[in-house]
Formats: sequence, C-alpha cells, structure tokens
Amino acid sequence: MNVIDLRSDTVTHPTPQMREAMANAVVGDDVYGEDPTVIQLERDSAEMLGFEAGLFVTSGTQGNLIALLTHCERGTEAIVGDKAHTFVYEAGGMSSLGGIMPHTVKVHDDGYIDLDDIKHAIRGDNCHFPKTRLISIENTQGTVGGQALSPEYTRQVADLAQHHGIKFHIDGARIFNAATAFNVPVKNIVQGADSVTFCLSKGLCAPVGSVLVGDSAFIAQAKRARKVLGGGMRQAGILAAAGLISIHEMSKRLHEDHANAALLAEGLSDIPHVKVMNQSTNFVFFWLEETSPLTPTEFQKRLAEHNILLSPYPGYERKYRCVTHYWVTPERVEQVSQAIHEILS
Ligand code: TLP
Repeated sequence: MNVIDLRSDTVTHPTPQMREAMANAVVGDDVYGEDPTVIQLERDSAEMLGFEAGLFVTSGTQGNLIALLTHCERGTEAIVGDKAHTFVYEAGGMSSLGGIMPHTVKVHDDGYIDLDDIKHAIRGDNCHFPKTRLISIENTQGTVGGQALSPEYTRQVADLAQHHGIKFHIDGARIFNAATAFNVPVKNIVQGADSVTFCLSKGLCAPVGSVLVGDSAFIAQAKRARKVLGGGMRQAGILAAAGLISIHEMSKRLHEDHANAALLAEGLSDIPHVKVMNQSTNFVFFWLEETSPLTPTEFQKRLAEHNILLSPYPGYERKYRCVTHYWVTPERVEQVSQAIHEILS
C-alpha cells in the first residue's frame, strides 16, 4: 500500500503470502459443502475459539445479522449496547430483516456495559412485553475507542445470560485484538458465549470475509440464514485461503499494531490543536480543536497531499479515528505525526 491509510483496518490489502495462497487454493462448490479450504477455515476457526462449528460469511455485518436472525424470532428483543456496531452501523438490519427489537443499554467510555443494566433490561414474563432472546456485546468496543473487554467480564455476561435463559452473542470483529490486549488465547476471551462473529478482513488483513462460530445445531440453522441473505458462496476457498493465513499467522502480530497506536498517540499528544481522546488496542481517537487554523475539510486535504488518508469518524465533524494495521509501520507512524505537526503549526 503506497498511501498511509489510517481510516480503518478494513482498508488492509492482502499480504504477498495471502495472494500466493489464494492463487494456489484448492476449491470446490461451498454451497454443496465441497470446498476443502472453506471447510478447513471453518474447522480451524471453531477450534481456535473453542466452539463446535464455524461458518464462513461475507462480512462482519452479515455474520452479526445471521447470528441475530438465528437466535431471535420476529417480535423478540435483543439487548445491545447503545454504541454497538450492530445498533449504530448495520443499517438497522436486525429490525428491517429480522423483526427484532433492539433494546439498548449504555456503553460506558471504557467500553463496558454495567451488568445491572443488562439484568434490568431482561424482560419478565408479561404479555405486554416482547420476549428477551439475546444479549450481544462487542469486543473490542469500536465506537468508544477500541477498548478490549476482559475474559472475566465476558464470563460474567455469559453467567447472567445463562441464568436468565437468554442467548449470548459477541460481535468480535476484532476479538484477536482483544485477546492480544489481555495476552490470552482467543478462546479464553469468548468463553460462555453462544456465538461469536470475528472478521478476517480487518487487522488480520484478508481481503474479504468473517467467520461465525457456535455449536453445530446453531451453525446448521445459521447456514440457512446465510443462504437467505445471499451469502452462499461457491468457490470461496480462494478467499478462505487468505483467511487461514489471517487466523494462523496474522493474529500473532497484532501486538505490533497496538504498539504503533501507542506510538501515534504519543506523537499526536505534543501537537497544537490536537487533543488525543483515547488510545486502546489499534485505535487512536483525537479531536481537531476549534482553535485549529484549518477546517476539518482543509485538514483532510492537506493530509492527502502528504499521502495520508484520515477522515472524521461517521457522525462527527472533528473527531478522528486512526487505526493502525499491518501496512502502518513505526516509520509511517512517525511520518504521520510529523506531517500533522507541520500542517497545524
Ligand atoms: N466497522 C467499520 C465501520 O463500519 C465503522 C470500521 O471501519 O471499523 N463489528 C464491528 C465492531 C465493526 O467495527 C465492523 C466494521 C463490523 C462489525 C462490520 O464488519 P464489515 O465491515 O465486515 O461488515
């Protein structure tokens, strides 16, 4: 990648090793269940996360929607964070396509939802209420700064869900970043959940795809929902080949992205008109202060002249999210800090 693209880790291009594996992938028709590379990706993903089965899906959004459609019938309710991707950034799919009512609970600035808030959101048996079917949490929690939620917390949510007879889903788009932050095997950070979606095409660098994991009965049902959503892919082994490198190789280097994000936050902290709001895992959020000599549009334009892509976080004018990834080296981080300093001085 020639530009320094900090807008997201979704922008990552596949690595040379991935391109080679994709070119040589053994494939079959996956709707017939005959693609060996997809089968291997699903099996290895399930094993790594400690689940019985996996399902290769087109995107994180599709994985979350399939989980919601599979866990919840029409007219039931899912408890989700008020800043969860499923609630804010998935185009209302759960309600438009699933007839599922989102019941929001507050996500705090540290990324956590109070267990008491979850408990109080679970409906009693009363014909006036929708039935609560699911609690979904997000790890890492993107919107408030990429914070990783602890294995202990996840376990507590799982116990709560089990106690109340509801299902527990994790939007683990960046679950390998969360595991890296706590320095634990990824299966330790999802224990007790009924399903997890994680993305191959973010920090793990694959060009396309996510995996949904759960027990075998859940995945069999989920496969039907994937078909309904047009997600039955054919020779998808071409994509799964990159995904195998994501889980087995790229997942081991995420600590480098976290260190680079810390380095970037440090570099930005000395720059006038920039206020670093928070830094966690591979995210840095900063605010372009009103004292800035440049408007947000001018700022972005000047950055582009330096070959740097950065844009305000959706819904905000002056809040920027920088996301570090495989293609952002420490040298490039240094270049970004210097460029922003120069532009705003
Ligand atoms: N998030 C994107 C944008 O939609 C904001 C990004 O650039 O971070 N869960 C979480 C927590 C996510 O951050 C995302 C992508 C998804 C799900 C959806 O994944 P995709 O883009 O594969 O549908």
